Amino acid sequence: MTGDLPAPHPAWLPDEAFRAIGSRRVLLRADGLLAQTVAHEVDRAAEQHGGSLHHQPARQAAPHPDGDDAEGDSGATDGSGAADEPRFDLVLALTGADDLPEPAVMVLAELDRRSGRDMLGAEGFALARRGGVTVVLADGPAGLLYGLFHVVRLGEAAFGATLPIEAHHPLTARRMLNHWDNIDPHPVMGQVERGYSGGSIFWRDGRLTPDLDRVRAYARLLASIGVNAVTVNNVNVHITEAHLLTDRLGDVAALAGVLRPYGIRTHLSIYFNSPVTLGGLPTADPLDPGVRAWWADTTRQVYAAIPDFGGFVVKADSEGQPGPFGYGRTHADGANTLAAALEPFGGVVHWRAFVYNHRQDWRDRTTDRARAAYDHFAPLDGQFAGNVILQVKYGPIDFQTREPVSPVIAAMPGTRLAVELQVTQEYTGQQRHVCYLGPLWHEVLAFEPWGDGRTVAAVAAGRGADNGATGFEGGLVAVSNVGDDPFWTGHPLAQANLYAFGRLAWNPHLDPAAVLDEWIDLTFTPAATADPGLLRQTLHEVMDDSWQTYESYTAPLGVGFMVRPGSHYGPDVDGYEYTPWGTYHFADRDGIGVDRTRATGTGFTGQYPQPWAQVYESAVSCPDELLLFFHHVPYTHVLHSGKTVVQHIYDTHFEGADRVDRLRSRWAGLAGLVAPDVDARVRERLDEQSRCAQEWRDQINTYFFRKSGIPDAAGRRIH
Ligand code: GCV
Repeated sequence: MTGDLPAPHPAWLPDEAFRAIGSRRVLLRADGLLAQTVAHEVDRAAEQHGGSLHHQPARQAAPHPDGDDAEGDSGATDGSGAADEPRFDLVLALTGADDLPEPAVMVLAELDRRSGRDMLGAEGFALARRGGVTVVLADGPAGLLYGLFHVVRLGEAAFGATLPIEAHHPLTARRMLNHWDNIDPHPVMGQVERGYSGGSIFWRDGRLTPDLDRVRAYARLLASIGVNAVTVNNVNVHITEAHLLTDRLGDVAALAGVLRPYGIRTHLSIYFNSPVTLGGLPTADPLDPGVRAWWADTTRQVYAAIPDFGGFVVKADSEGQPGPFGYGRTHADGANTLAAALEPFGGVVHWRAFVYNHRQDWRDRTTDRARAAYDHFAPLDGQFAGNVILQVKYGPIDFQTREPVSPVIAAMPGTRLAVELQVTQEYTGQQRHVCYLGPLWHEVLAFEPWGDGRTVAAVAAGRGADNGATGFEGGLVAVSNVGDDPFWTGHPLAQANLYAFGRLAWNPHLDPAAVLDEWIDLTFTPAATADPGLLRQTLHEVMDDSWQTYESYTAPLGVGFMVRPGSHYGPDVDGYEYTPWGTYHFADRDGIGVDRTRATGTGFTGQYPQPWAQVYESAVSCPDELLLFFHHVPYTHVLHSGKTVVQHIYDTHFEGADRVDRLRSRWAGLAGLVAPDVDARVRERLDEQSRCAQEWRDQINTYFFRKSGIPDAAGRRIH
């Protein structure tokens, strides 16, 4: 099927980004579906830039490209010095291939000497340049696919002087995107729940999209950043989408067929009560033998249609979705029933820990939403089957601009854990505001829950156990920000968030500023702009600190929310204060914040191990940026910065809104240096960001001035 919308923006894979590879002579020694994808990429690049591809099976003597040396010869040699030997600039080969050219043999030997080969795994690759030939070796074709895109990122640098041997492999085996896409647009949430980039790329007019080219282009983007799993429907599963599991399985199989050549496994969000709604059973009790048999049988049929199906994602007993509580069962009972159905086929259950009471009485100050996930799940540690992965949002509440890391991440050493991030900017400006989230995720992934060197990233990778043992491999998951928008992500600069998620999921140690540089180099190739230096500098100025800028003009000091209920966009300080959602700030005339201490509050600080249980318990040691998450303090409380809370609020809100205006002017200085469509879209979004930041500034400052009666020390205008 072909698409009927204009081709989308190439994002970080414009043809120009393939110039270095496309102008070289490439030997590929590998077979299978993913090898075909590599071949297709190289071919496409060669067509554009004048190079060539020699694709041979792994188990066959390498070819002599007779006559090829005459055209497109870059002067490279394989290092053997023999005139009749094959000559290539780039060799991409499986380590098991026979008759490899000499440079590849050298690299393989070097790799073996350093025992680097053991580290490659199914998705890793080794890269080196020997004898004027760049060599990428991998044990499996997925490694070659990722190696190819690594060479794309390096560009000409991959073909310069000798490259020391490097072994690359993902730190986290599961790198997944969840799409909150509905087939039928929801009357309130629309087609993509919390989506800010148009409609779904998978579903249109109640059916599978006819534009599978766009899905293919998306899969290609994801493969280039290492994402290897995708769910194609919302975790809030409505009746139409529930049928994807059974009579609409063909649609899922069609999508899986498009994603598969890019190394991406397809997963489905399922409806816990499916045995009743789809199967006609009287119950969905997970311990009922008929229910277990229904799941086993249904899952068998899924695998008959999609042999490499990844598994299920489940939101249960959460925000109206049914779950095991409805049958007096635990979440381990629920997850394990699904796990048993998937186990014979190697599938996994991503069971979400986002379970809390969304019908709370705001008058009740003992119930604390932040406590909920830990209270529900920590007691179940060790009870989940081996193919259950508990998917935990990075913070205890809900993807706020600033939250502490969820204590669940440190509480379940006997359970596989995946950490869930949100690329879609639900609470971070909805892709109308620039908010580069790389620094936020980097901070979360580098957080040490026990203060002893073990990080959140290590837990997700399965190396969180005391002894550093593996075996509880979980993963990193994020809610996608992509839709059928021509720029994919609404705000063109929000493409960087998708890029950064993949790169940090592959390697959480990467510096987010360096990741941004990669994205800039690929997206805005030097050939596409008259002043690459100014463009790069401006993009850094606009994006590097954009998360902190956003934080500075929105909810202060970690207190969260203060957004308009429902849409979650723009300010409404008391919008959630008297609702059942459990998201309160408790501001009165004297002070603000949530007392979550053990001494006088909800006791949430006690869910953390030391040192954090103590650090957060005391308002003296609690970091400023989280003060109001953990403590209720007077407006005159003095922060570590030396400012009072209320003065901090005034200062950050005035400065934040000013900063947005400065960024807007900086972007305007790029006139003519970026493509007109990108420029126009970014300008329009910056205008809105400026308007909205002023609204935040004025509402927040006015609110706290009126509550506290304390004037701004700098005498600025407050309404
Ligand atoms: C898919 C938040 C969002 C909901 C979302 C939910 C979740 O509450 O506002 O739209 O539902 O998180 O993560 O399940």
